[in-house]
Amino acid sequence: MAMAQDAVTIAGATLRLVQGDITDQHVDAIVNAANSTLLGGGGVDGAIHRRGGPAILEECQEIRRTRYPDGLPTGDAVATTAGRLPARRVIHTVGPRWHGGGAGEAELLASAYRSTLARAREEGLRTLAFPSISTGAYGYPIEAAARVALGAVADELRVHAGAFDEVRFVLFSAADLAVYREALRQLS
Ligand code: AR6
Repeated sequence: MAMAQDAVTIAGATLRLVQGDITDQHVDAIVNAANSTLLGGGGVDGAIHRRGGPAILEECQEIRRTRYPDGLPTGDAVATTAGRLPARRVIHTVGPRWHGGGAGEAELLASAYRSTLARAREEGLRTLAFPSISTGAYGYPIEAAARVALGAVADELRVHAGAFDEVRFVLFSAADLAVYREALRQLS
């Protein structure tokens, strides 16, 4: 159960932390931590395609053919159907691989969050669920990633006041939730 310290209000929008599986979230859009190919993978990406069904992959293949023949750049985002998921849309974004921190990782990670929120605004999607982008297979240290993630989302909620009702971070483990909780405490 989400406790009081797991949510803050920023410019009228709720920024919330929950522990769970992102594919269970009933929101306007769930966010996929994808890779540039948009053709699937493990982690969150695998779970979203498994549960959402083939319609998501078909649309990703079409996006590759028509708009991103060389792949979706790191830090960018595109929206597709959510297939059979209990969400209206999936927004696929590509976070950076961790190379030690000196390769622009923080800016690329912030860009992945900002680009995702930009796609959501374009479609009037007001409730979103993010996973912890880049902190699994891509190896970004979660303490640093949590500060970047919450900082970028909080800034966007302020700049685009009125655009969102709730942005939720869905952390897979209790340990990950605890890290994000500490980052949220430092933010507020
Ligand atoms: N719900 C919520 N969080 C999850 C779920 C889930 N169902 N499954 C895993 N996580 P990752 P990345 C957490 O590896 O680091 C893929 O192969 C997980 O514990 O999914 O951005 C893509 O195709 C971790 O905390 O994403 C790319 O190739 C977080 O989600 C690559 O991995 C992110 O882990 C992207 O790597």
